Amino acid sequence: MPFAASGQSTRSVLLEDIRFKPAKLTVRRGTLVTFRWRDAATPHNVRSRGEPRFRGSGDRTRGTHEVRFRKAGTYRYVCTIHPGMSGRIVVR
Ligand SMILES: [Cu+2]
Repeated sequence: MPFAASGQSTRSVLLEDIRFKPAKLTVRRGTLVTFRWRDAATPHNVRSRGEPRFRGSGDRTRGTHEVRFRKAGTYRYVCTIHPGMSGRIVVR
């Protein structure tokens, strides 16, 4: 996915094969991150853990969840349904 040289950009995290892909994503402030459900038969969620926090999602098997990250920091999150399914977004 291209990374814009200027202005706001958009990135994706897939929920696929009971993992977040990529598990670590580094973005600039202002980036819109779209979580995309890809495991049709397996529900997942996105839940913020620790600080700083972001708005999470409910349990679902399809669709998307968008979060715009405006402040720098390391945002950790999990899927509470699947132990070990975790990720982080580093905002610079
Ligand atoms: Cu899950």
